[in-house]
This record gives sequence, structure tokens and C-alpha cells, in this order.
Amino acid sequence: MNNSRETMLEAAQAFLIKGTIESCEPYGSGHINLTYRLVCREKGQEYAYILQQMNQEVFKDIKGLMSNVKGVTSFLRRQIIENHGDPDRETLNLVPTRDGQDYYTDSLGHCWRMYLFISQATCYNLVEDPKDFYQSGKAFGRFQCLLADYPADELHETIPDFHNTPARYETFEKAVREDVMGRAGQVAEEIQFIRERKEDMGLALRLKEEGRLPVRVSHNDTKLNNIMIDDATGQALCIIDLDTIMPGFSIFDYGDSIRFGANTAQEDETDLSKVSLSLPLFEVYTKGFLEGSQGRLTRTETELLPYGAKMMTLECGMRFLTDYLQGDVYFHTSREGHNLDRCRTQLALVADIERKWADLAAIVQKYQC
Ligand code: ADP
Ligand code: GN1
Ligand code: MG
Repeated sequence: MNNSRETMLEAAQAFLIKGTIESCEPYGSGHINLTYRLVCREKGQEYAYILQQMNQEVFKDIKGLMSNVKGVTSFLRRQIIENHGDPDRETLNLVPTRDGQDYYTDSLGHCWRMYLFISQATCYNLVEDPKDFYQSGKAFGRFQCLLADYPADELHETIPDFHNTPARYETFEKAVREDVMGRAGQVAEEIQFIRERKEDMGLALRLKEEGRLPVRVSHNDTKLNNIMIDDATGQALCIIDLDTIMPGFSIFDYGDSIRFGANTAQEDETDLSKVSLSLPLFEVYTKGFLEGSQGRLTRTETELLPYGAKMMTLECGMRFLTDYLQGDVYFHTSREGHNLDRCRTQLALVADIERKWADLAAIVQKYQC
């Protein structure tokens, strides 16, 4: 899966980096792009960068994608400067290529981009301190407020129907029917679990059509490891992974964070007895998200927050199972059955969300503005 050293170095040299390259190693735990940490040195001073080969199977329109990233990061940079923040750490910063472009296409046709590396900050795969999760809720709530003034018509839809759950369901059923890897027989229970919840999937789109659920410029991939927490202050520092910023629903941005961060286990845990929805974590995130949203969410949006959490978890479980059935062609995997393990944690979490439904509604009501 990883590139050869020559390919990485060719790509790294195409950008306006400072000094000479010391190292370039795979980095982070994203499921989509190939990410490297590049370290350079000049006159004893170290300069670090994130070098990414973008996933062209997933993102068909790299030009549109990069125009979104450039537009959104420049917009955020201006706001951070106005608020006397640190624009090099509080937003992603693209490093241009030597010929002034936002990304580089190598001799094999692969597309690369580079960001300044944000140091002394961490992306977590599991909540270690509930305060971090509260911070992350506040930051994602605020992020959507900041983007409220972003010209939505300038955004390219990088993945059409990204959180269209009924469309995802159709793709899942097709994968079951085609069963190209001959795996459907061993996952009958999971298939059944998803089918039993088919009727729940269309609610958000129906409400949108009735004019009852607003479409907002959203991040669309708000998991905990897409936000950097400052090691020194414990504050949410920077929201990263801007590849899926598109029009979407606030309840899905909220829900995707709950799916990942309020789970007591990691997304790919194999011991399902460790998987549950933590009510204390659900509560701190909800408090943070509603505070960060500064009263902008409508009553319907607020009431639908638990639904957003359930739907993002179910949709993600369905996507992992679809990928397992199709032969692991979308998400990066690092072991046999990885996508199936991920699917199982998500479905176990859906079941726990359903068991705790009344508690979730009560928590949301407690913090409703
Ligand atoms: P993917 O789409 O594959 O998830 P991300 O853009 O989220 O890719 O990057 C993968 C990981 O790389 C992140 O979870 C984070 O740990 C790290 N990362 C990305 N950008 C930066 C940055 N500018 N500074 C430091 N770490 C970063
Ligand atoms: C992917 O890119 P990353 O790893 O942050 C995926 C999300 C899924 C998530 C599951 C573009 O996120 O939609 O929810 O994996 N991103 C894309 O962990 O498909
Ligand atoms: Mg990511």
C-alpha cells in the first residue's frame, strides 16, 4: 500500500520545503489518504510537514477537492488572524509546490499535497480525558458556525451522496446480491441487523424535503482523530481532514463524533463486550456541541441529535460491511477481517444507543438552549 522511498522523495521535493530532507515516515491512522510525516533540517533548525498522497479512488475530482481545501483554509486563516489567534496552528496550512500550485501530480499520475505539521498537539483514537471530548464538541459546534458564512455555492461536492443513508443502503444491498468475495453467508446476522433498520434511514432527507431540516456547510467526517488537541493547554486546537466539507446536516456532524468518541472501545475492537455508548461522554460532547453552536441549531435539529448519532453509527457499520463484501477496496485495512471487525463494533454500538435512547433524549433536553 505504501509508496516507495523514491516516489515519496520525488513528491516531497516538488514542494517549497525548507532545508534538506531528514526523514519521511508513514503517519497517523486515517483510513483514506496515505499520510507521511516529513522532517527537514536547515542550519540546525527542524521543519516538519505532513505529506499526503490523496486517495483518487475515493476522490474523483482532486482539483475540486483542493479548491475546497484552499478556499476553506484561507477563509479560516482570515478569521483566526482577526481573532488574534495563531494561523499556523489553528487551521491547516497548505505548502505550495515550487511552481506555485496547491498540489503536485507525480510521474505515475498520483496527486500529493503538503501541510505544515502541527506539533505539540495530538489526534486521539480514544477519549483519554473527557475534557478533550468536551473541547472537541465545542470546536465542531463552533466550526459549523464559522462556516455558516462560507459561500456554499463555491464548494465542490467531493463525494456525492456522502451521507445519503438510503443511497448507502442500496449500495449495501447490491454488494450483498453480488457477493463477489463469497462472504455474505458468514455475515447473515449483520445483514439482518441492518435490514431491520432500513425504515429509519430516510428521516433526515424527508425532513429536508419538507423544509424542516436545514442544509448547512458541514465537515462531514468529525471523528475524534480529525481534531488536534493542544498538548499544553488541553484546548481543541485545529480541525483537520477537510476533504469532505460540503453541504450536509448538523446532526450528522454531531452524530459522527458521538459514534467514534463516545464509544468505550476503539472502532476496530474485536472484543465486543468492550463496546458501549458512554453516557458521561455523550453528555460532555452534547454540552460542548450545543455551546459551540451558539444557539444556531433549530429545535428540530437539537431534538434529532440522538437520531444523528444512531444514523451515523448505522451508516458507518453498513459502509464497513459493504467494503468487506466488496473485497476491502475502500477503507485501508491492516489485517484480515478488519472491515468486518469495524462493522461489528458499529452495530454493537447502534444496539446500545437504542437501549439508552430515553437517557440520550433526556441529556439533549437538559442542554437545549
Ligand atoms: P485521512 O483522510 O486518511 O483520515 P487525515 O487528513 O485525517 O487523513 O490525516 C491522517 C492523520 O495525519 C490525522 O489523523 C493526524 O494524526 C495526522 N495529520 C494530518 N494533518 C496533520 C497536520 N497538519 N499536522 C499534524 N498531524 C496531521
Ligand atoms: C474515513 O478519512 P478518515 O479516516 O478520517 C471516512 C469516514 C468514515 C471513517 C470511519 C472520506 O474517515 O467517512 O466515517 O473513515 N472518510 C471518507 O472511521 O470516506
Ligand atoms: Mg482523517
